[in-house]
Amino acid sequence: MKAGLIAREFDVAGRLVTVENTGEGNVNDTYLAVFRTTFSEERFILQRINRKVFPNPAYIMENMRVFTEHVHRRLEDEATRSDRIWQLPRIIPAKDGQDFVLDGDGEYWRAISLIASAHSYEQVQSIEHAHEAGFVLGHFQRVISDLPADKLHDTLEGFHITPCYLANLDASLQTDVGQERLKSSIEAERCHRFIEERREWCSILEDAKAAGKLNLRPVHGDPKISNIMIDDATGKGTCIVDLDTVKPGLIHYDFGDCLRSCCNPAGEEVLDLNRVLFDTDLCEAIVRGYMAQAQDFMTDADREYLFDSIRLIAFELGLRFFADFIAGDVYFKTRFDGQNLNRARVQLKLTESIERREKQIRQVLEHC
Ligand code: GN1
Ligand code: MG
Repeated sequence: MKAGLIAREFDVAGRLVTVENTGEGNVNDTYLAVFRTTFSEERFILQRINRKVFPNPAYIMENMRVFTEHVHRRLEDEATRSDRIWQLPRIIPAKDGQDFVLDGDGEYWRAISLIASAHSYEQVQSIEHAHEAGFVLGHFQRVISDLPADKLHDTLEGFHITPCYLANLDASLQTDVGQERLKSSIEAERCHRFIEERREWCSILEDAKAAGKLNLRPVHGDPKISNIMIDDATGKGTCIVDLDTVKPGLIHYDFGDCLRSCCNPAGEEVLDLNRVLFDTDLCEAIVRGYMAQAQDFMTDADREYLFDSIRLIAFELGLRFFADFIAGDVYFKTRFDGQNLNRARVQLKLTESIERREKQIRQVLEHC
């Protein structure tokens, strides 16, 4: 259904001016809606939740309520001691009072407030930016560290369980389409070999969880650089957005994802693979920012797995993009043929760079 019609279903003052697709995000469809009255303007994010990915969109909104209420309380408690004004996205209810609008095609739409005077970036801009990314993630994990994980639904089963992604790839490779796609290029076969060589290792975090060394806690799930909002006025982080995957998980998924995203200055979509590398100076800045907040909740066992989490989440995203290429591009949105294969090559090249710099990265982790 048309986004313009849906936008009018939400409880916003004034008349609709525009609704434009932002083109951002690999999963949901995201629009910016603008409403005006004679004296004011309200802009908000309108999103159609991808039901192929999220089987129960209502869970996402319930989690968002629980999460934002908890964090709001924590921010209020700490406001006078804080070095900045932290912001939070707010759910804009529909006119019927619900947290989403269900359209005639059975699609779920939700409206979320914009974060004031702030921007995010697809690639890290500077050492200071990297430090802020780490600080924002550490702050996020700290203020939800006292929210019991069982208060949150599992919005996406299997998310960040690396061996499950490998099993999906194995299944797709059994099909004719899968075999055809695998044999379509040398690059695809190379990615496959790279993944095979890491098959045994890739259950490292899940094994530690099963052994009781690492425990489930609330996590963000997707703290990539483009989800971290930087205040236009101060240059400081002010919020982390995209709360669809806030759910029980390992804090390592977040730590690894933040580092794999922020330490590759070339970004996820770069076509020139020579530009992909893991920058250890950026890594140090992020880890310093993160640890300034994480001291409060980080255990010795958590620390043991920090390096592996960086290597693993880069590898896992490469595996996920590759598995989707082999399956025929059914999960991540693509704009051109082979985009998921290119994305996979970027993340696997980054994994290789992380492996080559293991010693330096471990030193950074020890000293921060
Ligand atoms: C997806 O939809 P978006 O762009 O926020 C994906 C993340 C990946 C990310 C890579 C639910 O996030 O796990 O890290 O792409 N989200 C889901 O850019 O699969
Ligand atoms: Mg996301």
